[in-house]
Amino acid sequence: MTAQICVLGLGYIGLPTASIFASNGFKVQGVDINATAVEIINRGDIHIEEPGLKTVVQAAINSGNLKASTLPVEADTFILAVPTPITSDKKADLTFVEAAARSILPYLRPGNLVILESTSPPGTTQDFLLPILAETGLELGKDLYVAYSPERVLPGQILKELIQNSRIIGGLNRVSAEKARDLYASFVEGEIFLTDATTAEMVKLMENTYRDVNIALANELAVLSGDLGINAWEVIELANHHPRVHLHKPGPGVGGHCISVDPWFLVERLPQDAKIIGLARQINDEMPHRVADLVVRSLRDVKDPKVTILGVSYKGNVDDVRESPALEVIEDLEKKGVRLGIYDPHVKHFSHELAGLEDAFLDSDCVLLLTDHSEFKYLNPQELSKLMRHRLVIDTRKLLDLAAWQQAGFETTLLGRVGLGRENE
Ligand code: SAJ
Repeated sequence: MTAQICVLGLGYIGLPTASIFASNGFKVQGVDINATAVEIINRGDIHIEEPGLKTVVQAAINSGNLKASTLPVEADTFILAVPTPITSDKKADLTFVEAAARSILPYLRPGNLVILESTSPPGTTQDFLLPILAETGLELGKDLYVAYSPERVLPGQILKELIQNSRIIGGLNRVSAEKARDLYASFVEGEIFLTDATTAEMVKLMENTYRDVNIALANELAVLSGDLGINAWEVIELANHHPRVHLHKPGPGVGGHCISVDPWFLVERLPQDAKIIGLARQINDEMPHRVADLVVRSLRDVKDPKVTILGVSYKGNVDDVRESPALEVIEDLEKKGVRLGIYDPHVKHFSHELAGLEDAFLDSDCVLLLTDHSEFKYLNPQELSKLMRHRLVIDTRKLLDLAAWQQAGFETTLLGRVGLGRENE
């Protein structure tokens, strides 16, 4: 009989995972509390932007192997791929994990496997998920197998990385881990490593924390370089010729639902000891405010200034605005009374009004590039300058050909070469 999988949460991770299992011959029921998303998926469409995803979902739906619904069904394996956001006081919010786990309780049968994929504080599987699953009365690890297996895929390359990346599986016991391994081995080409659930949770958090701390170092380099009158980008390029150095890139801050969130799960657990982790978060969180202050300083002599914002998603070529530093920059600028023309060709839903390209540039005094969308490289500064009142461009990602913008009459500023002091400091 074909194995049945029920995937809870049809977002950036759950939907690709469900459709890949479906295209590998499993019968998959995708479950989401968002009825609109369920309806869109059932007609073979997608509600999020991710290269190649629509084709895979469409094929999975057409084959009859993938179905979406708002309620779970009986299955052999249940995969929980729901979000774990942070609360306003930087604590892990496990509400969705709890709701998803409780929603499957009536459907769990002896021999089932439950896998948590959501990024979670160390100990979540052991101390939070197991007590909920124990309510079934099934003997955990014997009648009901439980594992934690974090997703590690990069938005923008999810389908490729789901298949090619190695995978960590932490089992409640060995047999749980092995059962989960056998399942993922149906499509994962990378190596699969087995461990215990809490170690697997920590591995996931440390991967993203490693990146956050390194980005903080790059951002600090940008701040220091501005003060010292040197070019951070040149320092990075030259230092990275060292065989054991890999400096990351500075930017307007760290966004997304992973890197800007996950390190807090460690700070929350051990606030006294997670020192460098907490500090890196502070450094990265300050970047959008430094950028907004730079803009305000640059426009000090302009009356009733307007700024064109290029890009609001948290990184290039994705539509995701969660935790995007652009939100903070925009709020700071609005507080200072700056008018905005916001343009993002990838983003459809945003808290602020988005403009077309021309409207965003019309009567503008400054172009501020916040997201490294590829298409911004091909903007025509000559043409755009005609729409503007003043010609100033600030690139926070080193994406634009600033020489071409200069030729079109723009004064150019690159983050990493310019002072980034706070206005009130
Ligand atoms: N960023 C910089 N400088 C850099 C690299 C990134 O400022 O040198 C910024 C980006 O612009 C963005 C943020 O950091 O705002 C995060 O972007 P990212 O591309 O580094 O990572 P995510 O959040 O898209 O995906 C990460 C990945 N983790 C690692 O690379 C260790 C991915 O593999 C994880 O699966 C994902 O988090 C997740 O879901 O946890």
